[in-house]
Amino acid sequence: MRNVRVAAADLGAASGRVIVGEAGADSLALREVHRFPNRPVRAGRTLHWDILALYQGVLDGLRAAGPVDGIGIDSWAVDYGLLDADGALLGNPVHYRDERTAGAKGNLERLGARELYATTGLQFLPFNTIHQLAAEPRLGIAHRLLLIPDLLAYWLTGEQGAEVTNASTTQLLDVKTRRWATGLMANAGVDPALFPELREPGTVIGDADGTPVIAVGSHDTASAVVGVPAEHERFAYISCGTWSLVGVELDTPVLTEASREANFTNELGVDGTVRYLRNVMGLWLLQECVREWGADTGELLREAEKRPRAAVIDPDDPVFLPPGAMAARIADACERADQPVPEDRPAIVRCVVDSLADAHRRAVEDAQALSGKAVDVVHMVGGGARNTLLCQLTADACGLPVVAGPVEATAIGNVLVQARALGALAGDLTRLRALIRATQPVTRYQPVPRPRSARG
Ligand code: LRH
Repeated sequence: MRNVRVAAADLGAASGRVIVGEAGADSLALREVHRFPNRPVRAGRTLHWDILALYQGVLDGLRAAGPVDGIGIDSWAVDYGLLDADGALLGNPVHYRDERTAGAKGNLERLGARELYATTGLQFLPFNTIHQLAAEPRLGIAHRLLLIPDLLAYWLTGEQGAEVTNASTTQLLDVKTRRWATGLMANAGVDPALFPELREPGTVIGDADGTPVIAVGSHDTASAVVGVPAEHERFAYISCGTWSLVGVELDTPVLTEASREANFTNELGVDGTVRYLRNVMGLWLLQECVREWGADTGELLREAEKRPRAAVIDPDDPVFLPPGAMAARIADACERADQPVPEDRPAIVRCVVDSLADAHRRAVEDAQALSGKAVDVVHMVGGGARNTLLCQLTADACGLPVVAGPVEATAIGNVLVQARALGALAGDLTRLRALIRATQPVTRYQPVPRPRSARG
């Protein structure tokens, strides 16, 4: 088996990048060759993704990467572009934080929350594709719906399809069969013909000027979970960036009423796995404060570390979903929860980090209780793995060791699925993870018990 050199295009809510990965049976090295901002644009009343700027960023990155053996694309979930009969894009994709889904709860009730969960296994999030489509004015004139990574792959190759890990976040997929839920689509008033054929990670989509474009776990969280350097099965993961996706890896979905009530989701993973997790609001709360203040995140966190634990809030309160005025919303939430209102910026940051650590603990505990899978370690991957305060407080809250890193787990998952498809390495997820462990540094945090009175 020879080593391969592949390009991983990874689009996040705040930035995109192209990373070149060189991988073989016992080697893995990554290098970022291009990074570009992802700046959502509000035009009229609607918050859009600037999809052409993102595509240009991918093209620039691929040019900077030079010759590669494969290209894989992943991005955030749920959002899509609509195409007309000629395959032309009908308007800019709308951002999942746009307010058009304000009526999502009503749509959920109309469709039947229990039935929806029994079929799709997805937690209620107002921006799930199914709820966005209920507020989609262009549905009647659309011929095709492509999720963001599938749209970019279409532009690169001319081939349309729907990669299954990301398709599972639409809430229009049957989680047990891994096929489109066409009956549900009919109930939701969505034409099944809109949706292209599904494809599993590891299949070749087509070629971009002679280079194979390979389906990876195109939902960024699916690739991140591949990139978790777990040693054995008893692990929980936190893919920590704009969101914290907290859960366990399973073979089959958990579709119980208790699971639905706990708002746990069964997203599909690479190699037939299920990502059983909860969306915790994540570092979005901090990112929005930093954007508002024009401050330095590192300095704020160093100051926050010197502060005692004081106020904690529920970071998953939907009031935090839209952008803007985050510090004021956090202060309000403290007041409503009868918590001391933070008096300065470091106190607000401390409140965010303590609240996230507690939410991580709740999700790790619930994931175990609801799935019956016990864990003895928590892996923290993604940008949040750099946040030493959050890692330590998460270890303390969970009472479990936290293994932090790699920061680039998503790109690693993307690269490894491509490398395996190209025949440069073989084996299941355990084998891929052993390669990550052998090549990527991690940091370990041991839990320091908190007095009972201080537990959230
Ligand atoms: C993280 C993520 C998450 C989704 C959200 C829309 O980037 O893909 O898994 O729930 O974005």
